[in-house]
Amino acid sequence: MEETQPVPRVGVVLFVLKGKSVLLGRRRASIGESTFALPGGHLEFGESFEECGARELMEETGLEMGKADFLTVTNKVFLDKSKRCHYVIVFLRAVLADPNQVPQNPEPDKCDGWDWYDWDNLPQPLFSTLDEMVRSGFNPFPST
Ligand code: 8DG
Ligand code: MG
Ligand code: MG
Repeated sequence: MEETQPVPRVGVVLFVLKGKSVLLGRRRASIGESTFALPGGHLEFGESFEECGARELMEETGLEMGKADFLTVTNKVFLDKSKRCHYVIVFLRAVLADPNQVPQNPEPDKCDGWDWYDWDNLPQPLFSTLDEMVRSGFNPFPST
């Protein structure tokens, strides 16, 4: 539903890492339709970033989040014809509680399905914010 007075919203998005791979799914949503994106969603009242990330990961993939670290934050205004919005997006790096868990697709109306993609061979097209980060040389993997 379109708000009368638009306000910025907070998104929490996860780089879920396994080996040299990252978890991506092709979106079925008005913003970024058909692009490959990270799991994540809107911060709810009272949540920490980690709680939001863990909840969204479970809702969207059925996976249980393990340790998570803050990576970076972006301030992004989307001017899509269908939907204009403004997000402050908090990016976390996370691993799975159990690396053998297999992603499910409980929200097929929002995503075509989840899979692991090699960081050095990412699928195209990437969601715009993710694409900009990759092009700028951003690397979500721990440096050590
Ligand atoms: P919810 O109803 O479950 O709370 O939200 P959602 O439907 O899961 O939200 P979302 O669109 O997946 O994520 C919120 C916003 O975060 C999204 O509209 C734009 C921003 N965003 C980025 N990059 C990425 C990304 O790679 N993945 C996701 N999921 N969102 C991203 O800027
Ligand atoms: Mg969600
Ligand atoms: Mg989402």
